[in-house]
Amino acid sequence: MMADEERRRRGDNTPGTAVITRTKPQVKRPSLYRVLLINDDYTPMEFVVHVLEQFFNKNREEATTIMLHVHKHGVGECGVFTYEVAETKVTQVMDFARKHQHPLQCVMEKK
Ligand code: TYC
Repeated sequence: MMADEERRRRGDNTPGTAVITRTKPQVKRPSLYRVLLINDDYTPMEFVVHVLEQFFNKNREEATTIMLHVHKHGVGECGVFTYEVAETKVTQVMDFARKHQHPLQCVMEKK
C-alpha cells in the first residue's frame, strides 16, 4: 500500500489515513511545596536549630536565622521541595519532635 503522502504527491486527494500529532510537550515540571516550621512557646530554640541543621542541611548561622524568624513571626520556610521529598521532611521532623516530647509543628504548602 502506497503512503498517503506519496499518493497526494501523485495527485490522489482521496481520503487516506491521518496521524494526530501531539503539540503538548510530554515533560512537566513537578509542583513545588514549601516546608514550614510553626512557632510554639515550649520547643527549645536549640532543638529547632538542630532540626534545621539535621533535616534541612542548614549551617548553624542559617538555622539560627530561620529559627529566630519563626520565633518572631510565627511561621517560616525551611526549604522548597517536590511533593514526596517535602512529605518525607515533614514526617521526619514530626517524628523527631514527638520522640523528644516537643510540640514543634512542621507543615507543607503548595507554592
Ligand atoms: N518560641 C520558642 C521558644 O521561645 C522557639 C521556637 C522557635 C519554637 C521556632 C518553635 O518553630 C519554632 N523556646
